[in-house]
Amino acid sequence: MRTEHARPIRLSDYRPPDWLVDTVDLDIALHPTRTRVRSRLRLRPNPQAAGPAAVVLDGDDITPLSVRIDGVPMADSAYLATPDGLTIPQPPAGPFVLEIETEIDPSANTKLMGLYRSSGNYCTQCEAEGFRRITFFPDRPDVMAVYTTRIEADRDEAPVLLGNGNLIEQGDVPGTTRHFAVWHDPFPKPCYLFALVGGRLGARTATFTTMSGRTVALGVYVESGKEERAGYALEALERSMRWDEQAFGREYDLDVFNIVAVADFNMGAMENKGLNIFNDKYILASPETATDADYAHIEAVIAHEYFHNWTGNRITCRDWFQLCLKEGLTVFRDQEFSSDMRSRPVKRIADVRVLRGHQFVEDAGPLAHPVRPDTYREINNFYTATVYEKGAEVVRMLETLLGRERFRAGMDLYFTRHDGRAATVEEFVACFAEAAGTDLSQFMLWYAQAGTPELAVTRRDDAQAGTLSLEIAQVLPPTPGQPSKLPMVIPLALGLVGPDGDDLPIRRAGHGPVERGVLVLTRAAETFVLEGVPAGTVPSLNRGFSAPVKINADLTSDDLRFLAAHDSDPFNRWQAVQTLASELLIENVAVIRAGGAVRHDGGFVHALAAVLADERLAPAYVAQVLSIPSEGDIARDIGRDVDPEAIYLARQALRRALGNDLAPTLRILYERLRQDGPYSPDAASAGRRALRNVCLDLLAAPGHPAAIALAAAQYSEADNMTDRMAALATLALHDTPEREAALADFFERFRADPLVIDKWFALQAMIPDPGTLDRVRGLAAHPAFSLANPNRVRALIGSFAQANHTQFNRADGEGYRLVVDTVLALDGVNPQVAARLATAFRSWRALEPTRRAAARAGLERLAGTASLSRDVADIVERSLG
Ligand code: 0A1
Ligand code: ZN
Repeated sequence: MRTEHARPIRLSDYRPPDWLVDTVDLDIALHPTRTRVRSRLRLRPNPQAAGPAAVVLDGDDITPLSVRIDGVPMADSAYLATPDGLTIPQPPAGPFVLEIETEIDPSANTKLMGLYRSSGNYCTQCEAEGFRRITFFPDRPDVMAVYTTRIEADRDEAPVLLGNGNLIEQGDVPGTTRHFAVWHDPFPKPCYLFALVGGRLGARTATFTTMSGRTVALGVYVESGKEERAGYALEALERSMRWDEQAFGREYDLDVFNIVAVADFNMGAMENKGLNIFNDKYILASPETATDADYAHIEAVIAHEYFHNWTGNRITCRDWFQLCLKEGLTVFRDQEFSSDMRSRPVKRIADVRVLRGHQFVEDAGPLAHPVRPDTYREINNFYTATVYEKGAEVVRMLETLLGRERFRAGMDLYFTRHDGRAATVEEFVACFAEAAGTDLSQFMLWYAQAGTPELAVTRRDDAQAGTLSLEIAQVLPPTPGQPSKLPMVIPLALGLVGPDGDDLPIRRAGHGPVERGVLVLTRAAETFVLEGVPAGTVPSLNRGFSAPVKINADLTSDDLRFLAAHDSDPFNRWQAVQTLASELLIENVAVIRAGGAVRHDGGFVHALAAVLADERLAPAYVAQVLSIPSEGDIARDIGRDVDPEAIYLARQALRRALGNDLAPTLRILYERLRQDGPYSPDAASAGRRALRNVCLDLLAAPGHPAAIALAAAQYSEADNMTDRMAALATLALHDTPEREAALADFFERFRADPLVIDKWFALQAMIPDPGTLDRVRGLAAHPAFSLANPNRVRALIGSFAQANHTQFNRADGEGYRLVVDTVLALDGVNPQVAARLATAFRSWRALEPTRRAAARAGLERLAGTASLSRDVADIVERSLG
């Protein structure tokens, strides 16, 4: 492989395509190593383009066998084929038909982009630029065409043949062992939404009646024999389809909706029109093999891909810079769906944990980029937490600023105005500005400026006047390529918790009531004077996490404990406990580094005990309150000169203290929450298990043998994966014979099940012991491990790099060395997954000097490697830049 120093692609260079494609007819004859692809394109000059132009088609790792224009074979000299495309310098002046034949080898395709094989089945992945690995095409999302696909294969090898759209014909190829199917998709689409599947698959099926009474045939296809495990996914699909009708008025549009699960997949899933392709991980579930968290993820990902049918497919992106237009919006939609299916506050807390754990971290390091980047070298590296999760927050802020009804009116306008088109972020936001009759030009900065805004909030009480003034200053730190920033529009949902614990009305002096309790910040510094505020009132800031910002407020520990006990906003009640924990942990990290003894905070324990005792609170919510900030959270809050070992010790000390001080309550709850009846993945049952398992983990934190025995007993008696896995995770934190026995048992029980073995790999990679490095090295040589399967790599090496802070960041640099070695070994196999792994170094500058130097050396070893893929080179250069 050659090092590809591709030049950057810039948003400002966007030009409409010179040629449009009206229809694509594909004839694909599947063969393990010699798949023949015949493509027939109806091309016409784009009336919006500058004038006569060459036809330039993209290609990647393919060669043309024949090229014809209007049925006439072209001489080799009449076109130019290069490693990245095919150019026809002098095409006909008007519309014409271009036919190209190529041959590809799906078995050799280890990048898993284009057409490849997974467990012997054929499947495709075309987003972002995989279609060009199948045939030559203008591979850009603003070229939308109507596709008809004939798929042919050996009947034995691939009895099931699936494509986009509706099935219009099928049959045998006379005189052969082969058969075919023809699929037609009437909706114009970009080529990244093309898909086909061929293989031996079993299905769970159902029918869905849409809001206007049309019948849709649903199918979830999985490896034959695993159909039982596709039931939950199918139900989640039906719930998603109904919800999109009710919440957004969006009806499904084809006669068929198929989903296929494959074992080898670079990402989570893909929204191909009428034929979603999924990573097995987000389809297959049974009580014995999947945890409650797995079920929740399946429901969310099924919804996400389904919702793309409108936000992504019917309305797609003009170019890849607009990726958040489909991703941020669709994440927002799937979050709303899950909130409606489960508990809204618990879902919000979980989403904010993910946002802070990934996106805030990205924003604080060298890979920071705006929600809509303006330049990229490898688009695959921009499927990030910023585009997805922060992109969703930006949509949520629109709703918060405009209110539900005006937001919905904006969405409706977007759907009618842009249906069937490739749109931009400007066009999306314009729909809301128009529907709500408001100016959103300052709001656009959320798409353009990277970094997490920081709000400094100072309060001044005037007891005599009965006012509370909030002085709020916003700062957006510099990020790569953006040294200085402009103030943003920030919707700050506010509560005023009066001295008796009840909410007070929010009135601004001279302005009257604050609409929906949302202060709208627009300037670098401003003061809000609130009236009718008695002494002893505590402000509850950024309720529901109304804006993705960091808040530094002058709240005392007493104020935070007051909010932890009384805030009517469940998010901020949880937040108050987190802030208390975080302040204590940060203080103790400093104490530990200075060689002192950690401070025990009885007040904090008391605040938790009060939440535990509040029987009105849902168990799932209490479980979130009891889960103190992670090592990653603490590192992020500290921000510089980070010592992961000290963080670990401070956190352990707090966990032990909680386990000791709260033992009687935890023990009672553990018993009371015992499951009665058979396992069910519903949210309420899952919440009870979540709380029970947090209790177990805290009880075991001090390492008392009785608690370890309790975990060991739960491990062996469990009738479901949630409880078994939770017990195993608790045992994994204690270097005891029980741990090794349970790990060995787990492997033997589930050795035939790759998704479960991934849990086994991941759990061991996350053990915070010095012995883990050798353990991971050993597991990388285990027969069940393979660099060819992304799930395996993510489970073992990804978990080590992303979730084992002390061992990845070993002071001797050996953790970095292991990850760099893996990135290099993987790069020749699957550069996209290798690049993703390399992002584990994104926070290297925030480390203390010894580790910082070792991490830099690791990155430099990568940078100094000849023949790096463009994917990895891009991440490494930006990380060092
Ligand atoms: N659009 C998909 C994510 C996705 C992106 C790239 C891929 O290439 C391997 C695959 C999937 C989604 O948002 O679910
Ligand atoms: Zn998506």
